Amino acid sequence: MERKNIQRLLKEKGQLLAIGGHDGLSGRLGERAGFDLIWASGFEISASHGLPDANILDMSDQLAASCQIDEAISIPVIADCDNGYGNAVNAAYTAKKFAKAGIAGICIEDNIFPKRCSFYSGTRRELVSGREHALKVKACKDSTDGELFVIARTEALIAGYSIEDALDRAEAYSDAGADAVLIHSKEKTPDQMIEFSRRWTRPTPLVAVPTTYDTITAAELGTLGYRIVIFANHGLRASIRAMEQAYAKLLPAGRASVLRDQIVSLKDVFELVGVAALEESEKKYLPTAM
Ligand code: SPV
Ligand code: MG
Repeated sequence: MERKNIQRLLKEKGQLLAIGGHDGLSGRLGERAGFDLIWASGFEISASHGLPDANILDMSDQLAASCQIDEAISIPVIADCDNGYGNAVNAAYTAKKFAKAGIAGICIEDNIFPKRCSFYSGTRRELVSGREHALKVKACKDSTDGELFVIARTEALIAGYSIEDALDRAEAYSDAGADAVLIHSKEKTPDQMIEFSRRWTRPTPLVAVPTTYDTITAAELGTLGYRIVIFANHGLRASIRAMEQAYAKLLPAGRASVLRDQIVSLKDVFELVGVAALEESEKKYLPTAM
């Protein structure tokens, strides 16, 4: 089967919108809603295990979840591979594994190993040097014959570095062969993102994750040069709210009918998971009683 091609899609559509996913079902809902890509989010996949996003799950966990998503959908997956799970050698092996599994793209960030989610407070964030991360990016590209779409992500602004530092890093990652550069920010306004994009002169596409600066639209980010926009965790957060509200109603009522108006029907679930195809297969391949 032909690898799903992000580069081509980007050329065709100009800008791609990604939604975070953590399993086959969340991926399928993202595809059905009309997103172009599924972001196999480390944050979501960790949360779906009841765990924080801090390299507690390992590369194999991320690969399994990414493959589960990929198998459930026909649009491309970008797997969030954190820091590549170690140094450049680890990152190259990671890239190779994801490429061999048919995943369209990965993202690696310049956090040290083990990483902590960009939004956690606490100790000062340490990054690997720009040179080290650029070599990691190169190792990922080299180990996959350029087949895998590699997003290089800088946490420079998250760590409190200047825009100049972020630009220096992003330029080094672009020069090392990154297919796109993700610049992450945890500000409440998009000012940093706007300034960064105004000063970005490379042709390498930019990627934004508008989680904290959440009022800017994807179209506005597009005009700034952000050609991939990732809504990284909104499906998970919507489902947590929906489940909390349903359970808070169900338990005191003790009667499932109180939820009738706020849950999908069983038929909807059957449709979503392909029960019709199952029945077709049963008819075709299971022996009937004589
Ligand atoms: C993720 O979804 O795991 C990400 C994006 O890396 S964020 O959590 O916004 O850093
Ligand atoms: Mg992540």
